[in-house]
Amino acid sequence: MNNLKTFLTLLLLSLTTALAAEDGSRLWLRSEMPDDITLQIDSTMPDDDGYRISGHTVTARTQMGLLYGRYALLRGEQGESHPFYRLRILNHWDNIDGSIERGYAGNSIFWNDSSLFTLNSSLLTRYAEACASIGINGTVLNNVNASPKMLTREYIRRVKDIADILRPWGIRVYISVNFGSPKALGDLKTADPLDPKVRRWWQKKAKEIYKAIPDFGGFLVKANSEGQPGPFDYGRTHADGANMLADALKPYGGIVMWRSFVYGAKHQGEDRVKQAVSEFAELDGKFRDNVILQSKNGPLDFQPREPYAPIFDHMTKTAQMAELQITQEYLGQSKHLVYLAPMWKEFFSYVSPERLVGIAGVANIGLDTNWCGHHFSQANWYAFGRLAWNPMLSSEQIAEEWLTQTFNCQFSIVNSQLKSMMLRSREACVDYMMPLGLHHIFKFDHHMGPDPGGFKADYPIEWCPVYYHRANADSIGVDRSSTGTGATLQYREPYRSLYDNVDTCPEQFLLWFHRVPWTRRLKSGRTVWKELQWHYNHGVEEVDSFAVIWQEAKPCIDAQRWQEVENRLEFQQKDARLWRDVCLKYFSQFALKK
Ligand code: GCW
Repeated sequence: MNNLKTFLTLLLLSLTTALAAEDGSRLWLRSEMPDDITLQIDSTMPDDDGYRISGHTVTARTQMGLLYGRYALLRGEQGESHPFYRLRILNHWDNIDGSIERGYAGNSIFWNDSSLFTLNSSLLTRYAEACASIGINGTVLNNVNASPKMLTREYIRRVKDIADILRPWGIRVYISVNFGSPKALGDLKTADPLDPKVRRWWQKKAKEIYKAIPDFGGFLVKANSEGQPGPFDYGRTHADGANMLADALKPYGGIVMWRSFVYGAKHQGEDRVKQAVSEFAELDGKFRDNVILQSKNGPLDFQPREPYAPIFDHMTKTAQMAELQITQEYLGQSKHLVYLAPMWKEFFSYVSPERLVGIAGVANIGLDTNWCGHHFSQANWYAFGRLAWNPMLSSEQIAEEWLTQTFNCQFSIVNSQLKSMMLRSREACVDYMMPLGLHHIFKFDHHMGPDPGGFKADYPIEWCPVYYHRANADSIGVDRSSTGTGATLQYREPYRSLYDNVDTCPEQFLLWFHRVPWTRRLKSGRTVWKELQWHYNHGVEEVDSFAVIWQEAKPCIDAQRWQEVENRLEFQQKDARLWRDVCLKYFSQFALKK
């Protein structure tokens, strides 16, 4: 009984927090809770946190199911719903000094470089409520480029304090760990995963963590990637490294999420988009059952468009998670309105949701009043949670839910216009940045803005834009076919054959998989050069149309949020033109040589 009493207090609490939020920081959370809602537990329901709603009655097997059902009721849901994935986890690339790698919404809500830093528990409670309202049940609290300090007593205590705030909302905490920690912290002279002293160090560390946080989720690991330490440093494999950590966590039910984002290691010089398969395929089946291989949706790096990552076809005896990027590192950061659900649905059209045991989303959340920098970037946090709960939901339904809960305007022509803007925004971004399969032609380091001619001799070639389009007087694009780098051979049928043949390769991937003359005729009848110009101009026109839609929406949006979005749309219109003009000018020096 007291369980239910706690729970009902919780509901009232969530009501007050939502009410307390001023407009600028209010997320999609609404407070009009029906006063005749009934909550009931039914232990005969399936053993998960699903719910059944009939009228204003929410039935569930667990307390969390009742909480999830309450928010579903507020969204207007009826009927039964169960979580598709048991792991629905945000990855915060937050550093312990309070900065956020690829964060564009202010500093971290978890960390701060002041030794006197105290947690803002009401802020973290609202974060937890927002996550719970869309079914997110886990969060990794720190950057995958992890500081070894994360495993010191002081930081384990901070993790415990955060875990205590998030726990009532069904959110389990995880941390990213630096594989070299035993050595970096000065406890040992090595971090070799086969060294008994190192194994004992991690077992002792796991015991210390679980003493403080009995329901701790586990570790996320970036190893032997972009300078991070890992098992290769000791001549060991990814499996040796992951399994050592998995053994340490196993007694407590913890998991290891091991990232396949590894390039420039053992397969230096190979086409970068092939290296995850080259690194991991031979290890399939060699990982412990509490190791999950976490891979980005595409084989390169969160581009506006990529083909799906073929590693999902190769690891048939290893549990896998997809890593989606909610923060818009390569999609205009928090300055461009880009709704990402269509990108993630595109991924699921190639990698069926059943292939995975969970999904992770690189968070876009910070201390900015509106949490995500751009009001419409909140829709991407929302969409991640909803797709993690049910990957069969459509981008349109999710956009409609978010708009209705976020803006008070009636679901009128304006809302359908706003929905249309959201649904077209990702394709528009592809068009004005990198159409026809172009990729990674960004400015160095910050990745904001175009630099198609980018080359730095002292940088790895895989960081240089010219490596990704190879434009010259004759042609443009990368030959990744079986007669080129062979990347197409990593795909399962029918995609292997489809992509390998330049005549059947979908034009949206043309310059990703093939090197073609500027004069090649495409389906539209236009040449490659003319087609590029068409897409770049179309992307600019689309953003201009978004600005018109937002003007028309003004009467039904509160002034503060309307103006903040208006300012960003004005920037996005200019930035889309910059992308178009810089890229077409650069490529014209080759295309017009004819
Ligand atoms: O795209 C790259 C980013 C890095 C990031 C890395 C990764 C956390 O530029 O900032 O590091 O991917 O995914 O590990």
